[in-house]
Amino acid sequence: YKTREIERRSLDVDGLKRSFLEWLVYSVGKDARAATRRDWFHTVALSVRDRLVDRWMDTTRRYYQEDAKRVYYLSLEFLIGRLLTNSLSNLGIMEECRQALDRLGLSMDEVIDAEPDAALGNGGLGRLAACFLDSMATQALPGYGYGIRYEFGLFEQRFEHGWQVEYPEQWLQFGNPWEFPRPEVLYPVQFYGRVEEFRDSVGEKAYRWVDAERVLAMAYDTPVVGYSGETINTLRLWSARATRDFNFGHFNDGAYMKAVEQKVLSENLSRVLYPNDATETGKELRFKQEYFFTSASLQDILRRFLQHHNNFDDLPSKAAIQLNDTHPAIGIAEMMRLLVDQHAVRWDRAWDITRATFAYTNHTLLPEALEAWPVRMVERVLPRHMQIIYEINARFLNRSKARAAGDNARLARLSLIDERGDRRVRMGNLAFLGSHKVNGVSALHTDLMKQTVFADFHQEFPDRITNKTNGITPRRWLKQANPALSELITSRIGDGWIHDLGQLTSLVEKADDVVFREEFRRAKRKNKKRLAAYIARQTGVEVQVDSIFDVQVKRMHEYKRQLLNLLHAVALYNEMRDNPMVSWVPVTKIFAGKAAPSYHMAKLIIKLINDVAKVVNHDPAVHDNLKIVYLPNYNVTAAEIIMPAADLSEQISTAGLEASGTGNMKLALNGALTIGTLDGANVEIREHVGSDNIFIFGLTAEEVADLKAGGGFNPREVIASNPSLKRALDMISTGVFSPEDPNRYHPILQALTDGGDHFLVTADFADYCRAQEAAMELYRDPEEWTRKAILNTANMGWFSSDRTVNEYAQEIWEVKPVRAVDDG
Ligand code: 26W
Repeated sequence: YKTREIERRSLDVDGLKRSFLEWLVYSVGKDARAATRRDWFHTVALSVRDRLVDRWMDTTRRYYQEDAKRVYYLSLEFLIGRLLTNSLSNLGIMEECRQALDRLGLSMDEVIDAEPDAALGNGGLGRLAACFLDSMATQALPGYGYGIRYEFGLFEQRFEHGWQVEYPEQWLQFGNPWEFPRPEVLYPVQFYGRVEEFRDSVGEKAYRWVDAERVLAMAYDTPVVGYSGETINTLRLWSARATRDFNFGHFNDGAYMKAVEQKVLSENLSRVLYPNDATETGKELRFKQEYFFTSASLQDILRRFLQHHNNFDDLPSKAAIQLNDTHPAIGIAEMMRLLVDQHAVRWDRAWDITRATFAYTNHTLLPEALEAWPVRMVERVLPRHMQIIYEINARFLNRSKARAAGDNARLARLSLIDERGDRRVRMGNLAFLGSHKVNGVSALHTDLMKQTVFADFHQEFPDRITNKTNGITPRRWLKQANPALSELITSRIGDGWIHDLGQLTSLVEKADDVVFREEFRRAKRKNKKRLAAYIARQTGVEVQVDSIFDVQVKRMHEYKRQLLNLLHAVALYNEMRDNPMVSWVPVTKIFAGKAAPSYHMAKLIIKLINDVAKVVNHDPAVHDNLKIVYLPNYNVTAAEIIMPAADLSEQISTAGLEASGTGNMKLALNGALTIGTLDGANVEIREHVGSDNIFIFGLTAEEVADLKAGGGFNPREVIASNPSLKRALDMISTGVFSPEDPNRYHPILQALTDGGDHFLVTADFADYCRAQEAAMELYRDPEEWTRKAILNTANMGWFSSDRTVNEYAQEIWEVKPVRAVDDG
């Protein structure tokens, strides 16, 4: 027993090796000769997991003993990615593990590669939640993530004849070594039924929700390892379980199969992540998922609180609940229900407690992404919540300034119910009203929130909206993803930057150091070679390592304007063919990103990129000076290979539409120069890296707004006056890239012309090409390019999610670090 205990804790090479052999045999049940790479991955993950448990329990105990204020980050998405490298790196045992595997004749890289991605998110919002978990743990903040343990993560994207095809992502197929099932942590969650009114013990009106259907939420916990491993927090994900009624009880023949069917149906709640990024489809199952995980999380939070307290007055000083977008906003009504109906707290008191506890982050201004659930559905699925929402609304509207001023139009805009057409519950308004702080995710986005979606609310509550510019974790996005650059940085300024990214500013002076520049270039080249090999493996296309790696990786969406990038590629292709004697700077355009399965325009643009790529990549006339690749199945693991290898970072959304962006930060931190519009966090990136070290182009958000308000934009005129744009569009519309189906791209051309070019692709085309030329020109001067790249890395420290999370901790959550007591 003693030896076993040592084996589970030791961090040296021998101890690790012994644990691997033990786990392989006794838990995975394999002989070393028969073990597959996956077996080895499970073996190593389980051995590493052993080394987390003590510190995990210490952390939990510490929070409990101090009755510390906790942060609960409620998010329908956590885009975690792989955890093996992350755990090893944060525990500081990467090299020990590599050597232990080496002694067993195994390649660490192959073991790492056997881990599937935890892709429980769509894009930016989900990845932000994952970065925040890392930063909270690193800074010893008592932070819990709450979400859904989807059986199927974001779909796997493949290309068939250049078209996106979706396959299920079965990440749990072979088990998940990182999670701990907690079958005893189980909460009932109800749906449907009706509300009964009755008189309580003091004769007041009260309500009870009856005849409802029940589902159980079962917890699965994953440890979240902070840097250095001192603090290990918890990500608690809920899985739907049928109630026991389905398992026991008697059935006659017909009822038995019906009951089993019901069991399957109720467990569908945690089956699959909705793949929509920014379009609300109004599906009942999605709404039920939102309530399912929110209700379970709130029940868990109140249970934990009540271990130390016997009334709710101190809830706001012990718990901060952050709503990651409106997806968990039904939690406002659920908290009111739990306090008023279940715990007999008076309404006004309950409302004060709720508002002091909740805060809400908005991630998008796109109208089609703002959640608004039909009243008819809400009252059917959650009848008591609908009543509570009406009550909140009535009390608010009665007291609002708009009522006092008799301004009915304003009152209608402030209402929680959109009365136009079919009546809907505006979840953004509910989240705003039920929170003490509401934040945007970049300075520009927060300003626009005040001017647009929440203008009326901002007037009503001028202190509520605050900005928290997004950030990214330097552990995953620099230390782990880019060992070459990380080692170079550490060799010059030490390793303090890993937890204090602002220290990178010490590299500013190194931008003028030719030796450092040479080494910086060498690191980039190494990363580009790695990406080139990956591209060859994934697409069969051979790319030149010395070309500009021009990267646009993000969800496919019209507002992100991958089409603008592609039109530039076509224009460049034409110029190269027209001028074969010019010594062109070779360019590799790299695209990656998924389209929502029902977003036909986005899928058509993917097909267009693949069609253009096929023509360009095989045209000997361009002498390999231009290559276009679309990497399939973009996910966190692919991003870890792409980000460190980029030279040019495409951040080209229509100004005013990208809330922040976080890929922009990953790329700049890894020494890519940005070509971008003044949108989202690009504005702040320019302020930090300096306007000489970024390529800005295009209309500003204000100019976009004026242009739309003035109605004075005619895309046909713009196209007619720009020969290179006209030629590119003509080629697409005449089937040069789709001879087998010349009309294939008419919907795209339609959108750019008669459709009014909603995203201003044509309006920004000329200035974009100018900025691209400037970038190509600069690339001819490797010293100057590298100098600017270094200044990007050196000045990106502010974009660490450690900084972001600290701002939330101080200004919204009012939580403090709870550090381990020093044994010494
Ligand atoms: C209801 C459908 C739906 C699904 C997801 C609507 C909206 C979303 C998210 C808000 C989409 C998203 O991920 N937004 C991104 O959030 C990032 C983190 O704040 C920002 O950096 C991106 O700019 C923003 O698009």
